[in-house]
Amino acid sequence: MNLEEDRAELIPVVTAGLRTWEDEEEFSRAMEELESLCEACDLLVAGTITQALPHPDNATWLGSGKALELMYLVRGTEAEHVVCLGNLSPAQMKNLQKVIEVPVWDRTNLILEIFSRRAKTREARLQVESAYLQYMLPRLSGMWKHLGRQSGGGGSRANKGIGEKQIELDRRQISHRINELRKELKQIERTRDVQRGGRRRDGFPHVALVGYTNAGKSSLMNRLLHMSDPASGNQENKKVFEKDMLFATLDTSVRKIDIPGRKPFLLSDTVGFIENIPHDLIKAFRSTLAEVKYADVILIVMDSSDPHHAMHKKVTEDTLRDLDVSGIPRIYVYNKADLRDEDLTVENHPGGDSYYISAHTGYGIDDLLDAMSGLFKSGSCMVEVCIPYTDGNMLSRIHKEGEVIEERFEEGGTYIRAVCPAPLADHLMRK
Ligand SMILES: Nc1nc2c(ncn2[C@@H]2O[C@H](COP(=O)(O)OP(=O)(O)OP(=O)(O)O)[C@@H](O)[C@H]2O)c(=O)[nH]1
Ligand SMILES: [Mg+2]
Repeated sequence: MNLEEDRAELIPVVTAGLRTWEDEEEFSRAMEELESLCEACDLLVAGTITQALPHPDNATWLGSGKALELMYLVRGTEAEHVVCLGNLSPAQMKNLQKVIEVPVWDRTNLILEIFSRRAKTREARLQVESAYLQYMLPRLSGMWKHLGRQSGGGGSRANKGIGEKQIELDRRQISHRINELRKELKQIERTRDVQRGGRRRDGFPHVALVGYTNAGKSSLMNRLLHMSDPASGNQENKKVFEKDMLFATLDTSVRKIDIPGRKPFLLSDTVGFIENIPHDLIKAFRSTLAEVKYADVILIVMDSSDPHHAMHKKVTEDTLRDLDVSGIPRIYVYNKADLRDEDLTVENHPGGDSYYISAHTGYGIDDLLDAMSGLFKSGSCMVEVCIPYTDGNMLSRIHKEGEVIEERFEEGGTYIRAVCPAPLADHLMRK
């Protein structure tokens, strides 16, 4: 690989960080992560500026003196953008842009840009577009303010300035597009539900890989595919993309893992999580993450060699809480054990067992598979059924033997989603 050539394609940027909180270590971690996000977006960090203030400056976010310093750094490094750690208001963005004379991106903007470059499937593309438009909506006024109010106030539509009219027009168009996208995504979700139903009827347990971005989820999937019986298909073709880069995976992939001597199961690889992920982005990816909601077992994968893995675990658990998957058994997987020198002592988790593994060397994988099989055998199997109102006995049996996650009264009967013991799950699935 020619590093010089590779670098030539990268766009130089300057990162700017505003520390308004006490914890300096946490701030450096967030700045380092911002640099990795830049790399994932083919941006080369040519300079960095930081400022400590009790509150962000209302006008220029960094304060006028620091903003000037930033302008000189931008000129000196020939940076094409400035990427800020934090979320700037439209006015702060506009004012800062005026001083430094290059576009300003905030962290959300950067993540959206990475997502839009990485999205491959139609669903992922639509999700990113929807998140981007939702990000744009409140920021429209910043874009049109230069047109100003060209006629007097009064509040009636006819009296509004060109800028305001344009904002309203854009806002309506964008809202319309967001609605269209929502409908289209719902349709895709329905198709996916049908596919999922088909997979459930195959009777394979379903395992979902979740975790902070770059933890090694895709690598673990590839390791398990590699261990799968070659007779069940060319496993090399089924490999998923793995890379030392944030947000390498954006689309959910489901693969059948069929390791000789073990019960076959389905495995989903999902989009990684990150701290302070924009709320609209999580919402946009909710349907992709639905794979997790229907899993029988969740593997929470962490990069145990990363000094911040405890924080990564917390972010993952918080995101899972939002997804409402508390009833599904989980296993904590401390990956990249090969990079650790010290003793590998397993931490205790109230929510599930934990294992050290290495997706690269295969260390600990057999133990992890045993633990997973244990959960399959104990039959913690998620089922979704509609029980006719006439079958009250079955409903009370599900309540007695299983753990009900969701219950809704529908026209044809009681829709119920529950974690059930294997015999009951089999019985329900045969119905
Ligand atoms: N040393 C070592 N590196 C690993 C191991 N597992 C994964 N990696 C590396 O970690 C990086 C990230 O791996 P991925 O599998 O792409 O991580 P991911 O969790 O899928 O990341 P996203 O898709 O971005 O969420 C890659 O460079 C892998 O080669 C491991 O067990 N040991
Ligand atoms: Mg991945």
